[in-house]
Amino acid sequence: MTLTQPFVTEVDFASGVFSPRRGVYQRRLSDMIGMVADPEAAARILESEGDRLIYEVHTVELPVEEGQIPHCTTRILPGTIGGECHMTKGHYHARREQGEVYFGLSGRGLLLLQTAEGETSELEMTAGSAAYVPPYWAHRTVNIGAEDFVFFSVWEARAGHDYGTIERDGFRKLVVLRDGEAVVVDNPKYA
Ligand code: PAN
Ligand code: ZN
Repeated sequence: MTLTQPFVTEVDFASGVFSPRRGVYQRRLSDMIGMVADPEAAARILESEGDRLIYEVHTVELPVEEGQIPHCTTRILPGTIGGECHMTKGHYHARREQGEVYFGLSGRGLLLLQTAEGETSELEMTAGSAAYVPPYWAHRTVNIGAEDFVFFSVWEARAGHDYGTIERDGFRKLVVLRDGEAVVVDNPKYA
């Protein structure tokens, strides 16, 4: 065990940016090809407009050990890919028994959840929403507004991230824009 020093981070609610800046990573269209419902639409956008930013994560860097509590912000830009609203990759925790808390900072989002047994849930989030991701639920967030959707997440360091299961099987539900409204539909390709 290392003794971590206490610290505070200032969070900009509109952008999710951390001051001081700690870890940052970005997910672009090219990173999402394996996750979107229509990879051909993604390839066409890549060709015509380049590798657009889909989301960005500002995070603290902590040792992966029992008791550490990582936290981060996620900013998902508005937009669609083949009609599907911009979203995160989504994952199960590698240790399925670990839950998580999300807190909405700005914009409008949907938190999609599902279990391996086939249950699904969709929770709307806006600024001030505290959403609970219980153990055993895969989770993905979707921007359903015209502005950035920004939220704060807190989890246990050893939870880990399993992206492969979602990349292989997809999510049971998709969020698509129809007449300017985000609607949740069944994923016809769900494995
Ligand atoms: C979140 C997510 C973050 C990015 O902090 O990691 O929103 O989404 P993906 O990890 O699915 O790309 C979280 O759920 N951490 O466990
Ligand atoms: Zn998570």
